[in-house]
Amino acid sequence: YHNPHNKHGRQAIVHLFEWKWSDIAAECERFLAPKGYAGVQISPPQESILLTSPWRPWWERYQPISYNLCSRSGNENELRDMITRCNNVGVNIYVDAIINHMCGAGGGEGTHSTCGTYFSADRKDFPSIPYSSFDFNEGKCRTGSGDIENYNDIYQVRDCNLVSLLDLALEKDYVRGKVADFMNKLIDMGVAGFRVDACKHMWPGDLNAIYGRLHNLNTRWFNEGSRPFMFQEVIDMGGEAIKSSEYFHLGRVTEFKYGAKIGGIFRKWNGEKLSYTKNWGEGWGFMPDGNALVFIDNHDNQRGHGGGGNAIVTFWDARIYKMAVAYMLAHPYGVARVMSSFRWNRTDDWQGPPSHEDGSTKDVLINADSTCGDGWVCEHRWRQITNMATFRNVVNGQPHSNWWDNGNNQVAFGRGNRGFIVFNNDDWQLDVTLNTGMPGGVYCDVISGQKDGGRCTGKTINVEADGGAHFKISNTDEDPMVAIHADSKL
Ligand code: ARE
Ligand code: CA
Repeated sequence: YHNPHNKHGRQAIVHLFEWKWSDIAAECERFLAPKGYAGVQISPPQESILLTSPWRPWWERYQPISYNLCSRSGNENELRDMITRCNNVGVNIYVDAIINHMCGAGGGEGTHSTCGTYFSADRKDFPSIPYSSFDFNEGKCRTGSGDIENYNDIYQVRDCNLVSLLDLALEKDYVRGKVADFMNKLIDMGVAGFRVDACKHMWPGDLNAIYGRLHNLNTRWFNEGSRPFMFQEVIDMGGEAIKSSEYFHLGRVTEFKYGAKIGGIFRKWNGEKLSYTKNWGEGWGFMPDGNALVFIDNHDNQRGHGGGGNAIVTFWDARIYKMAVAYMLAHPYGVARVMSSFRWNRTDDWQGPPSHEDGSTKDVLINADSTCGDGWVCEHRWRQITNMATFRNVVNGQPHSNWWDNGNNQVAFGRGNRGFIVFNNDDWQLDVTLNTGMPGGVYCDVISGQKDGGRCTGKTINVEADGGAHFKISNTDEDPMVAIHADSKL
């Protein structure tokens, strides 16, 4: 469950938040495969509630109504077509699976769902699965409100409603069976694994039982006997009763400390310095490397939901964001996920994806310069980020090496003899000769440009026969960092 089943040495996952299946299929073929992204985390594909107040918030998709594969991103045929086309170019699909709960207790009753399936939140009746009131945890929850009131009581956290979302009784064989059927249908269609939502709120034993029922991956695209890749959402910043370590044996776990810490470092808050990251990773109290799924921001904490607080950097802070993402992609720790967002009005954290009047999601517009338009941010297409995803592929398997720092916010490190990166987050120039560990030659900096045929569209770096190279990075550069790798050699 810990192996993402990457193809062709590709390494980074991208979360194409709220993209339509048809756009993801096209993106796999025209961009992700050629640029070397390993996989895509997709938005929840099951039918969800349809909310109109506020108008079609992004979070409606986290309130299932049925397990019909019919969502704001498209129908089952479109989903199947996307999975097939992405697999055919070696890009894996990971599904965001909402299995802890159904819709909110106040969701009403009727057919206000993305495909018009009837439900009643009042009677806890979801006939198309079917789930009835016996399949929910109400009887077990001991809080007055029926909601989670105290995160230090593990029974509340697992058996009460998370923000009023009707909590499923996952200890029931029947419920486990329905959840496993839903996931198995997706596995048989060809997905490579799941981001499992709200795992803190599910007992590890229940998850273990459900995962045990899952099929092996489809042998049309994966090796015989491959288990689905599971990465579990558990927000553990320390200081709560439930620890992410309870989930390590089940798969990978989201490491929320990573983005919170790195945000503070690049913002230089509370005396944090980049030079302190020499032992980045487990040395910082993060979970074991083999368990970690890392990211700079996610769809929650980029808009103030979920964990991480104000330190989180996002595309709104583009300059330090690019540095933070580059740092993550250059560093060997964890399986890395890149966020790809849509713009929203920052006072309205609920706002859904770019949409037409009728609420249907807009196509992702691709501009002539390969950036996106119509409200889609496409961080994964920003040159600096795309090229660092390639860097991660090129240096894969190489150790963290040749560390240098100035005791402040200028640091550099390499990955064996395959890559080297230098950051200047100080308020003065960086001007230093460093041992890169790379073979001598002229390299193209993949931050300011890239290799284009035989020439470099950005800065060039001369590495001497002994591996030494001179770096000059102004603190006022558009991107105060330089990165070179084996494939950027001219
Ligand atoms: C919405 C409304 C609610 C309403 C509810 C039901 O905002 O007011 O009661 O609907 O009508 C997302 C949104 C929610 C939204 C929900 C359902 O973020 O706002 O509720 O969809 O539409 C905890 C969980 C963690 C969870 C975060 C958000 O532990 O699992 O809260 N993250 C996932 C997803 C979310 C999603 C859900 C779960 C639900 O990534 O996108 O919610 O499927 C500390 C604790 C954390 C806690 C955090 C925030 O840091 O350590 O455990 O995270 O606070 O409370
Ligand atoms: Ca629960």
